[in-house]
Amino acid sequence: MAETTTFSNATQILEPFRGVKRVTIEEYFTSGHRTCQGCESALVMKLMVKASGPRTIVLGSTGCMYVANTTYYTTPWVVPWMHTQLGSSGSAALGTAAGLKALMKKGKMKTEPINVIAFCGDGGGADMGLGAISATLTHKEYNSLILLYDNESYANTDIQLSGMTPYGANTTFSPPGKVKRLIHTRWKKNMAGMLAAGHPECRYVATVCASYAVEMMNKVRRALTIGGPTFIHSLDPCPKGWDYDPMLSHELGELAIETGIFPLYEVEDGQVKYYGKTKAIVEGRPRKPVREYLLKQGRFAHFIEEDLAYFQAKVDEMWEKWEIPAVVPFRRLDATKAALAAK
Ligand SMILES: Cc1ncc(C[n+]2csc(CCOP(=O)(O)OP(=O)(O)O)c2C)c(N)n1
Ligand code: SF4
Ligand SMILES: [Mg+2]
Repeated sequence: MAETTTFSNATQILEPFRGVKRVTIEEYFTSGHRTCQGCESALVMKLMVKASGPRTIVLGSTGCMYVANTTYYTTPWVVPWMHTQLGSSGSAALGTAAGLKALMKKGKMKTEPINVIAFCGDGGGADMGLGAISATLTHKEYNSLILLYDNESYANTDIQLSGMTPYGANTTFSPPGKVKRLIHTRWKKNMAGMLAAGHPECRYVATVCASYAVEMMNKVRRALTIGGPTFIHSLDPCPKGWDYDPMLSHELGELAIETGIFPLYEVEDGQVKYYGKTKAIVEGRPRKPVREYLLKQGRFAHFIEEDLAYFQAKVDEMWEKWEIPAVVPFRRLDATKAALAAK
């Protein structure tokens, strides 16, 4: 019988990269994929696994990052990789982390910290798999990172709208018409804020954008170092679904942050820390008007001034009315504020 090993809930200690020149040269997501030109989600995969290093298992739910990365018996993944069902990134992360722990405990595997990362799209993660992600974030004894790559549609099946599609966007489920200009009139879910606020055992939740690559990799490294179940939400410009020239991917990522539509922050042990241009906005830098971001994308080409004004007002509200700006939408009643101040 194999000797049992004392198991600790150890994680890898991954120090942050101190600048782009210190980033390791090895790649674990290489050639062999068929994503569109300018696909930011493919860049996210590459940076995510570069940050985590070779002792990593990647699990991925159905979507562009599954299909385009594993067609015709080719794959860009250098590390072990497994496909999981569309709504199952949470279950796959938890099951794999638990399986590794059990094998190590029984002495069937060398005891060592192995990173478990499960990615999901916005359709698979924010809609279909939300329950499983939520369950995983309550299991503090298992180390895993769930990374949501958000291209704001069910892209792989031809750009259907998801709960993360922005207000008013043209998708195959919401084409603007002559009678009704806006078919999709729901506001996007606040995934990172929701998961951070609702999962007290989850020690790390962050938002990232690959336009800020070193910051993004360092948040992945922080999540894996902290351990337990962790969650990162990445906003990924998608030339096909958002309808723009592929060379604009990087710029659109920057504009999402500069307009305040997508804030960059982390919540570590309940403390909110803003990053980069989001931090500058919190400190008083003016936000760029949302029209500078929206009108560069064909999916908003049907917008008229009224739609732009509504969108702007909703983003202003995130920054001016929310108790923790752009993170948590709760507002205290004036009477409650006064009562607290009087204490
Ligand atoms: C249970 C189930 N329903 C539907 C599908 C078909 N399907 C495959 S990929 C996909 C889109 C997934 O969207 P998202 O998670 O946002 O990833 P993306 O394609 O945008 O990268 C759908 C609906 C499926 N594979 N499984
Ligand atoms: S449709 Fe969008 S997410 Fe999918 S491969 Fe193309 S650019 Fe990437
Ligand atoms: Mg998607």
